[in-house]
Amino acid sequence: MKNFLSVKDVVNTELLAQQAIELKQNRFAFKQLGENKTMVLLFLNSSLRTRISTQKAAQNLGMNTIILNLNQDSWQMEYEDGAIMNGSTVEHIKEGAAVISEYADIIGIRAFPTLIDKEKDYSEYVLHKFLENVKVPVVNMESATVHPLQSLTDLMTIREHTTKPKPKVVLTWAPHIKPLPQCVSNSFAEWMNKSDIEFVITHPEGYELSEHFSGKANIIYNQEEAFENADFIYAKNWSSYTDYGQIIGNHTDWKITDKMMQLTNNAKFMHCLPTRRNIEVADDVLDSNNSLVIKQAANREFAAQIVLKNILKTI
Ligand code: SN0
Repeated sequence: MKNFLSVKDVVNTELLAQQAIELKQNRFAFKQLGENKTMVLLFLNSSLRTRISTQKAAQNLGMNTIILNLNQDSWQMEYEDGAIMNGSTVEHIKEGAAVISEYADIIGIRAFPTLIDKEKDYSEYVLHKFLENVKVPVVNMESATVHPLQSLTDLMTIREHTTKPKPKVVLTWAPHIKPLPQCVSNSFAEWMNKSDIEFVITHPEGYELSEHFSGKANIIYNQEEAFENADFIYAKNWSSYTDYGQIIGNHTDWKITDKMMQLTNNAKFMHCLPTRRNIEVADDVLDSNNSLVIKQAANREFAAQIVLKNILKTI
């Protein structure tokens, strides 16, 4: 593995998830692999799980880690070629990224979408600007359109908790108070489509994901119908892709409640976190024994570690 940018960098999703599960038994077995190597984690946006779990994963492999909150703690970065930098940006990505890559053996980047400029976001503008200017492997820690470390974790968690070889997994839109990226849902969809899963997506009309990501998924607009016989319910809010970055209509009744969970096959509940309690998901669902959200978050460490392990083997 050279870079880990999306599911396209993965040959076999199920195999990678299995290898991540195996790592849990012996997370310190490969301490030599990352000795004297440094991972630099760049955050253009907030993070709790990604920040800690990726750092921990690198340290489990013997690596040193350095975190930089770009824009906040360092100079404002300019991305445009040919920019006349007489405004608020101080350092161009050409120097910024090149310099960081002198200090790093692997770089992790988090760069959320603008949710304003659809074309720019879906071209992965910022991520590609980094890729053009670094010389070392890059790990995507949530970009404008995808969050592959989360999706690998999700597949791992499903495999650990399923009682069937091919479970029914339902990705359901849930309400929120502000427009959120489509990343987690896009990514989850493309990973589920590439794995041995009966995959259903349910959302109000107007929240269709890009077909590039939803692919062959079965889209059901009636949430109750979609929940029938589900083995896993994966809740996530996302803003509209078609009416880009907008919240359309009032769909507070899409909140995941225990009453909704009763329609399923005693489904396990999943969410990438953070979640707005009692807006997206009711307390009784998050606090129930069927909720996997904490186990799911714990698995982030091993998803990151298997990715870093595979990259380290190539450098
Ligand atoms: C991010 C998202 O992509 O939806 C990160 C999820 C892993 N979530 C948020 O930005 C939540 C912000 C909020 O105000 O609830």
